[in-house]
Amino acid sequence: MKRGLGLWLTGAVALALGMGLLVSCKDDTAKKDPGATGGKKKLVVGFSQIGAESAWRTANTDSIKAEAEKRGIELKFADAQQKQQNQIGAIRAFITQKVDVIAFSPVVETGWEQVLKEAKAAGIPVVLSDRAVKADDSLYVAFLGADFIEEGRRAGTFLAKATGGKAQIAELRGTPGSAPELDRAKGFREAIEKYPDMKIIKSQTGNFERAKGKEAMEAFLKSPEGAQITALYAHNDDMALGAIQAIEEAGKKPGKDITIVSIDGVKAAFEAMVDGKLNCTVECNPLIGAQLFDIIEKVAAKKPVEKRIVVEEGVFEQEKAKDALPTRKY
Ligand code: GYE
Repeated sequence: MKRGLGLWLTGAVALALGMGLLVSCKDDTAKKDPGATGGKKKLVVGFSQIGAESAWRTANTDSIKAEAEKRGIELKFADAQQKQQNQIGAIRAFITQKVDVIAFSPVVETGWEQVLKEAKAAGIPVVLSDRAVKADDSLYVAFLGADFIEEGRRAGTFLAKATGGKAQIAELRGTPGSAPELDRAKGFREAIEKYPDMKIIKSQTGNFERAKGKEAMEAFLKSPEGAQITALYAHNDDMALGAIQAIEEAGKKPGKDITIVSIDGVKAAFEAMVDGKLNCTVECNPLIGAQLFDIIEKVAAKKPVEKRIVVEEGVFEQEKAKDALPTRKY
């Protein structure tokens, strides 16, 4: 009888302790993380976006925001208005807020070491989205983005084919010092190198913006070499679309008098191809939200990820534009 009571008491104490533990567990969760759902901590991610300079960028932002929402991730989104200082400020704010993971699209390649070291010292992993940096690669866990050199090569290969290897080329470059500007310039030059009659006779930045692309093209056309231009290579569609306007205003036929190739593959570029004004767009896919958060969730769970993840892309020539247009998602 005595022994039975003892056992019962021990059981009751264990049960009470267990319940107490359970209750206190629950309390802890509620106190530490008001956003917790079903005992699972909500992931908090800080994302610093470059700005809204192009249709590509807007589609990229939409994709990231939609994916975070779909996964129930708390996204702290900051728009840097194309200024590196603003991005550094945003990253510092994310560190202060102790987010779980930081992701960002670096506007330029250099000048990130210091702030990345600060994130590392705070124990917050950083994922690069879309653009690369020139920094010690232990300062970030992964880089998800396109192969910009290959995109430049594809544009050059197309232009060589379309012009029979003979062209006086004007180039509209992206944001100075950005990975896509440097790499797209490089890949393009690699591809046309073997054609002695393909020459870049004009090159200027249009900062990836339509209005600036138009301005730069106007200046090209008014310059002493303006009349010689037979081809245009724009580092993105928006600048090509601006340039198309400038070419028309100068009384020339874009897509005919001047063969045009650009990069991104946004809807407006397909429309311009259907109208015969643009000859080719090399795809650069901005819809990387799902891939980005796959990486982020793994990183947060301390699972291994690949350091470099390349986005898959294609090339679209004018003849294919009409059929492809209805299926374009950005
Ligand atoms: O091509 C351009 C945008 O970084 C790949 O940035 C991106 C580039 C894209 O503004 O349109």
